[in-house]
Amino acid sequence: MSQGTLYINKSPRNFTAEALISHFKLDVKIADLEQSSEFAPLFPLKQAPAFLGPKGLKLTEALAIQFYLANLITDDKEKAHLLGSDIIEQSQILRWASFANSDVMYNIARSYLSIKGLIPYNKKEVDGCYVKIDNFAAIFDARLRDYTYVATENISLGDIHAASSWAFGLATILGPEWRAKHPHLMRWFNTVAASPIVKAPFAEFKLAEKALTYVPQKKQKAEKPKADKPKAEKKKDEAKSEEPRPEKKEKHPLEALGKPTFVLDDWKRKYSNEDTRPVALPWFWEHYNPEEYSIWKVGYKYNDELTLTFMSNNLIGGFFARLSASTKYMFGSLVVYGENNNNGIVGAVMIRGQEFAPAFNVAPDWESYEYVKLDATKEEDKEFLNNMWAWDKPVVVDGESKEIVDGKVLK
Ligand SMILES: N[C@@H](CCC(=O)N[C@@H](CS)C(=O)NCC(=O)O)C(=O)O
Repeated sequence: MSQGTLYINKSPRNFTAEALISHFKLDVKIADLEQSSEFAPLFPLKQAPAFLGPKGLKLTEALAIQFYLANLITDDKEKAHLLGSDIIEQSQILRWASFANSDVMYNIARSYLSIKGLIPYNKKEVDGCYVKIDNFAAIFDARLRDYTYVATENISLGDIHAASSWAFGLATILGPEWRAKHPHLMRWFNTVAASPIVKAPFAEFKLAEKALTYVPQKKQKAEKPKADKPKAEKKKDEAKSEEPRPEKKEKHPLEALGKPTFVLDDWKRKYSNEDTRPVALPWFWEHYNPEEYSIWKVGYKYNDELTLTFMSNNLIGGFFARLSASTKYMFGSLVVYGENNNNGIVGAVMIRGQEFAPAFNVAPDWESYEYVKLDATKEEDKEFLNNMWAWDKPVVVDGESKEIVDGKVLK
């Protein structure tokens, strides 16, 4: 017998319920409330999510619905992880899920609606919301500096619903600068989003490339209203008013270092077209100028949280994509070594200038990696870089030799 129907709209707030249904194969139908004729008469507040269960059971409130759905899971161990196995765990899970669903969500939603002009914009109020959002993020950061998850030692509904609540803000009003200030929260967010339970609803989720900002509406001239514009044109106007104000494109700080004599594009071509060990690397060391470019060992800080090697490689891919504003000042490669559920990420990157931050800090997750400068006068540092760019020898980690199983080149 069907276990019920979940009515939702498209919003990350519903990721938790969607994840529970899809990952644990619950026999619950998911209905788009806007397409459903029975939704409005059943739920007069017309708010999402809503759930209709067996024997006329009607539930509203995201948390109540999630707790009900998690109880339908047949695997007792998974159920205990998600819901907690004693009253302390259960209370902590409810505490974090509720904190995210109320305080975090309310302030994110208020700011978003104001900035989009969907409710009247009041700068003081929106600034107040941002202060609260920062204070709440600090609570998450403080916990997540020392723990992998918010409520217990395992991923729980507290994590999943909190990550889904932050997701709404991270896709809209919380841009790269904000994210760079909350590395622990972001490390946790990325871990939860990549976990097998929520991977499916998060698949199309994208972090905001730039924080949404308020664009004041132009004052209307008090003139005779013109005849109504055709609908298509009106739509165009509406779309225009949502576009962010054109901003002066800021120069990348590394541009100030001037034009180097080492032509990075020549090297990138050499690396792509020639055999690495016998041809490209000797060319590199012949032309490399340590005054113009520095070289760095880059290692992921949370290797013990990595699971499948292909997911680790995707993590590198995402990191490189987020570095795109700096790629013309960089070259390098990060590799995945080890095996599923026991792997790590390390690599070597060359950067214009002597500092790593100006190149890396364009990526919101740059603080999830550690950076150690390499010295080209030291044979062992040169050999490390050669190995990281050639991928033809195992990596030595804590004295142990580990096979390279995957990797990506930043070019
Ligand atoms: N306290 C409720 C809030 C539900 C809620 O506000 N849902 C929003 C969508 S995120 C909604 O349906 N808004 C439409 C409306 O209020 O008309 C919960 O946590 O589930």
